[in-house]
Amino acid sequence: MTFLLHQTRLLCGNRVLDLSRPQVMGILNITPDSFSDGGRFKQRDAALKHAQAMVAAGAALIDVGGESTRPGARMVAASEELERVAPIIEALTAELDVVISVDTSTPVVILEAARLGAGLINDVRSLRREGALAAAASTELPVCLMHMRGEPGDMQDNPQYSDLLVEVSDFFVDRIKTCAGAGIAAERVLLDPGFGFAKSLAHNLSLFKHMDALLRLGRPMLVGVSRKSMVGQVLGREVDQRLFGSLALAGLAVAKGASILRVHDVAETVDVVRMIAAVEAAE
Ligand code: 8Y4
Repeated sequence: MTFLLHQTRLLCGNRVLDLSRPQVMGILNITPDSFSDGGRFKQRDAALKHAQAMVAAGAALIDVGGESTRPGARMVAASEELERVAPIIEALTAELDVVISVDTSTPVVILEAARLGAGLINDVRSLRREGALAAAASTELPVCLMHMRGEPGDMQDNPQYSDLLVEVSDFFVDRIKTCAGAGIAAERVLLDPGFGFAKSLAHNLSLFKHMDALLRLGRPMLVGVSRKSMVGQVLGREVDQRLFGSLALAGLAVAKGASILRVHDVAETVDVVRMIAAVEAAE
């Protein structure tokens, strides 16, 4: 279980992320109804409190997103996404000593987030939106490239692959090449298999089982499975009852070489990671 092929330190703006051991990325939820119940300040305070709790629990990154990528979710205008996310990023970078990741595909949000001190660009569309490559390149920040086919709205309409692992790997090779051509060196890239994105349950399980093969591309891997439907489908659990299934996958992802776990339940996941590290450190 020792297969470090990639670098151990990732420069994320003014912060360094230690990738010699697995790190936990906490998912920060921003509620979309910003004008209800007291408005923006209250919302920003709630987000900051949630983020502070995740950092206290051991998160090394906080992922902030202003667009829902759930199947069938409505498209959000760039201006609306920016209005939601910018004040939160500004507050988090001022108050917290961890990497703030921005979950966005929108060029203006990429640029503004970087200006406000974000340290990582997490794009489920892998910088395929018009202008996103150039925007990300100009920030000099690392980018997480996630595998997905189509758009969140239609990605789950009967996804089919002849060889999923080969297609995901080929997708990464192509995106790494395109990024390099746009001025984003491979050393700035993280890879993510994109669990739940344009994949059936069988696809998700098989890709999870074989994801260690993707490490041969030489880049750190980010994995997001927390509370996702693959856990719900296997265990027959609603979204609020998926913690133990999610923790099983977190431990298994670490065993398969994942560097960053994107999760809702930070404290519990940090225990999983620490326990594995203790065994790995033994004689
Ligand atoms: C319950 C819990 C039901 C979570 C659905 C979900 C990923 C990601 C998302 C991922 C990276 C989600 C922004 C979907 N998933 N970014 N983002 N990797 N890099 N759904 O797997 O969490 S949003």
